[in-house]
Amino acid sequence: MSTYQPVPADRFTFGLWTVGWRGVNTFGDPVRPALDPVDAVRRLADLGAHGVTFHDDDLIPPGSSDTEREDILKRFRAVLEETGLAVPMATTNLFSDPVFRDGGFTSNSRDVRRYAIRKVIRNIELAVSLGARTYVCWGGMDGAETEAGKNDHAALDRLREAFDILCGYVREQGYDLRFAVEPKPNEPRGDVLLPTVGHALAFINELEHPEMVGVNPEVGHEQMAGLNFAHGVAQALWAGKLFHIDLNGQRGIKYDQDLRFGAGDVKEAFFLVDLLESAGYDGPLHFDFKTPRTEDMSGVWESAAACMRNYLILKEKARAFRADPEVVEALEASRVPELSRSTLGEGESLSDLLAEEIDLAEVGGRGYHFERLDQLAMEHLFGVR
Ligand code: GLT
Ligand code: MN
Ligand code: MN
Repeated sequence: MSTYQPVPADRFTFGLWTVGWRGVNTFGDPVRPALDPVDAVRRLADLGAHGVTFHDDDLIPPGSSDTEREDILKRFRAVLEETGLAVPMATTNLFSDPVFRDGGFTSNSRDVRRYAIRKVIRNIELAVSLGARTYVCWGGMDGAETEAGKNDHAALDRLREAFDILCGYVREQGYDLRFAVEPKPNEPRGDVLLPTVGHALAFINELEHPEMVGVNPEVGHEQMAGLNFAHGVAQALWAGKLFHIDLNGQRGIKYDQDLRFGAGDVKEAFFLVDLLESAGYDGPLHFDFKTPRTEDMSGVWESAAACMRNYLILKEKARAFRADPEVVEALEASRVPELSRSTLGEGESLSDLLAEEIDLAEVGGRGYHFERLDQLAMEHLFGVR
């Protein structure tokens, strides 16, 4: 049995804002001290992570002078060098500052939209210099509380314009960088634009350079809307658009819980890992979690380590599930492999299909035995097989 000890080859990454979350929420003040990014990097490296990610403002506090910025970057580059931690992704904070109260790329205020693009470009420069290959865009403030205040058609035009400008910039500079849109249905806005993976995929197809933009789905964001996360990820993979992923936990339709990975819907987490592993997804496995306010810093590190450990446990369970001869037989009995056969056979025409008859009484009486299959999966998950 594995010790479930993560190593950099597992590709686990963490946002500075996750372990650095001080527990402030709508009702409560911060409960934990500020975490120096340099300490975060050292600690994540000790735990076996591969990389660290950040928003511009996580690393360089807003209002820093140019010399302060240089000093911070010098220390940060030094600790990356010392620990070997990578920076595979970076993103922009287009939500905390009051100017973004009506959004970034889709604020009704044109000067805010222009500032948002400048803020992104400034951080793209830093991201590229640190070796990032993915740039996440989460437009949590790009939404509305009232339909009266937002012209959605215009908002989508402006969102497209922003991505076209940013892709144009990256192409012009010759950077090896792709964008990943992170959908979320609501919070902090009452309703957020591009609420689900499906909305984001459809939006991307309307861009000037759709090949440069994919999605960064987050477990809890789909589940907050009652959607099946594994299905959303499967469609992103099918479209060749799973550029990045935010792993965490969520229990049901409620506020964004950002629990540690595995601590929400365990069964869906199992099928998610099974999907990612069997599809050969080879991008970063990024944890976007927030340790509950009840915990002190030791709880934060406990929770970060558990995210990785839970992934490795589920990976082993998924592998055992797929290798179990009874499961292979049950999959056959459920006709799962048959779905991969094309509906028209090779060399067949539609007229062959039209000429065919079906025995409705017989086929209609066919059972699919999914209950048995699902129970086998659960018994692997429970650890009794
Ligand atoms: C914010 C949000 C996350 C996003 C981050 C990227 S910021 O913490 O809740 O889901 O991934 O901007
Ligand atoms: Mn996220
Ligand atoms: Mn979240």
